[in-house]
Amino acid sequence: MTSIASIYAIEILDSRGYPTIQVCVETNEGAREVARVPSGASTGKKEACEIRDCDLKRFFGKGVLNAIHNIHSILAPSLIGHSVFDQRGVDEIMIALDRSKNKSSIGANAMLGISIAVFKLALSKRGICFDKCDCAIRLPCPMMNLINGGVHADNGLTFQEFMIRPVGASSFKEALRWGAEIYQTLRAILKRNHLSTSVGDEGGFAPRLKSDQEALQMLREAILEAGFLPGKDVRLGLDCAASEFFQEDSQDYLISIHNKQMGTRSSDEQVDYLKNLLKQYPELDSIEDGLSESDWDGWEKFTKEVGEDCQIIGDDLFVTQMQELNKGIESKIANGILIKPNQVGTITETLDVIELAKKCGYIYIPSHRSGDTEDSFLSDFTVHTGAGQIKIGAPCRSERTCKYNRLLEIEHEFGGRAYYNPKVMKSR
Ligand code: 2PG
Ligand code: MG
Repeated sequence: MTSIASIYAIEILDSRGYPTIQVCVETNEGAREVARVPSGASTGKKEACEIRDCDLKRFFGKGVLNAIHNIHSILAPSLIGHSVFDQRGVDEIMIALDRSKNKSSIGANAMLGISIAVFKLALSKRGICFDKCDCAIRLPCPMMNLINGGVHADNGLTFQEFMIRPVGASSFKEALRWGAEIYQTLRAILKRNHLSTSVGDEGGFAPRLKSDQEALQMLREAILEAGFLPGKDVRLGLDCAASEFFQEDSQDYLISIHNKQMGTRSSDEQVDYLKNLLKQYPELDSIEDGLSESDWDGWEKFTKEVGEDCQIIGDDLFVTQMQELNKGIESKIANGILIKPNQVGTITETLDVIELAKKCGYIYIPSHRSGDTEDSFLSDFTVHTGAGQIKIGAPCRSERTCKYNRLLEIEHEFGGRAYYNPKVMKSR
C-alpha cells in the first residue's frame, strides 16, 4: 500500500506577497508532492475559515505559523500510515479533528494543503483519469480576465473581472494563443489611448476607465483588432463580485467610479442594468456574482429572466458548499457554480459539490484565487473533473501562466485523446 510517510509544511509567499502555506507529503515509497494554498480577496461570508496568526509583529498579522503548527502537531500524526488513494478517508480524518462548522479550529488553509498534496500523489501514480487510463480527456475553455477592477485593482472600476472566452477555437492551444494575442492587442490599444498598462492582482490590465461599459467596449475592440469575431470566436464574461459593493443596511448597490460615489442601484435596478449589458453586448453570455450573496430575491429574478441566455455563476453565493448549492437548486437560483477548493477546505468536499452540480445540470467552473501561487494543481484537477471551463486569470504572471502552461502540457501528452469542445448558450 502506498501510504503517507511524512507531512511537512513551511510558510511561503503568495502572488500578492502575503504568507501562505506550502505542504509536502511524502509516501513510504519515496514519492513526494508539494501543494501551495491560494487565498482570495473578495471572499464570500460563508467560506471555510483560513487561519491567520493575527500577530501584528509579522506580516501585518497575516502570518500562517499557527496553521502550520496545526499541520505538524494535529493533522500529521493522525494521517501518517494512511493510504494516499483514500482521499475521502484522509479528508474525513481532518474534518473530524477540526470539529468546527467552518474549519476555524485547525484552518481550511492547513487542511487544503494536505488534501491537495494527497490528491496529487494519487494523480501522479494513477494518471489524470484515475483508473481509466485510455479515456478521452476534455480541455477546458479558459475564462481569461483581461481587465481587473473591484478589489483586485486600484483603478476604481466597480466590477471585478472582465473576461474573454475563446469558444470558437479548435483546441486549447489555439484558444490560449487567441487569448494571448487579444491580451497583447489590448495592451497596444491602451497605450494608444494613453491609458495605463500596469496590471491588477490577476494579471489583467487595470486602466482608469470611465465605466464598466467602457471596459467591455475595450474588450470588444481588442477582439476585433486581433482579427477575431466577438460572439462567434470569442465571448465575454463578467465577475461583478457584487457582494463587495452591496450595502447591507440600505440593501442598495453602491456605484463608484475612480473611487468616487456615483449613486446607488436597487436590486431591481441592478438586474435591469445587467440585462441591458446583455442586450448591448450580445457576445456577453456569462455573469458571475451579478448580485450580492445577501440578495437572493435579486438572484431569483435575474435567473428567471435571463437564465436561458446566460451563464449565471454563483461564487460568493455558493462558496463551493453543498448546503448553499442545494439551497440554490431548490430556489432555482443561478445555473452554474464557481469551484474553489479553498472555499470549502478539502478535495473530497469539492468533488462532492461538483457531483451535485453535475447531477442537477449546473455548469461548474474550477477557479484560481486572486492571491495564488506557482502551483498548477488546478489544471490537473479541472481536467480530472471534465469541467468545460476554467478561470485562471490573464495569460500573464507566472502564478497564472503556470496553470495555462500545464494545460498545454496535458493537451500535448494526451494527443488525439484530448478534445476541446466548449458548450455555449444556444440562444445567443
Ligand atoms: C473571484 C476570485 C477569483 P478572489 O471572485 O472569483 O477570480 O477572486 O480570489 O479575490 O475571491
Ligand atoms: Mg468571483
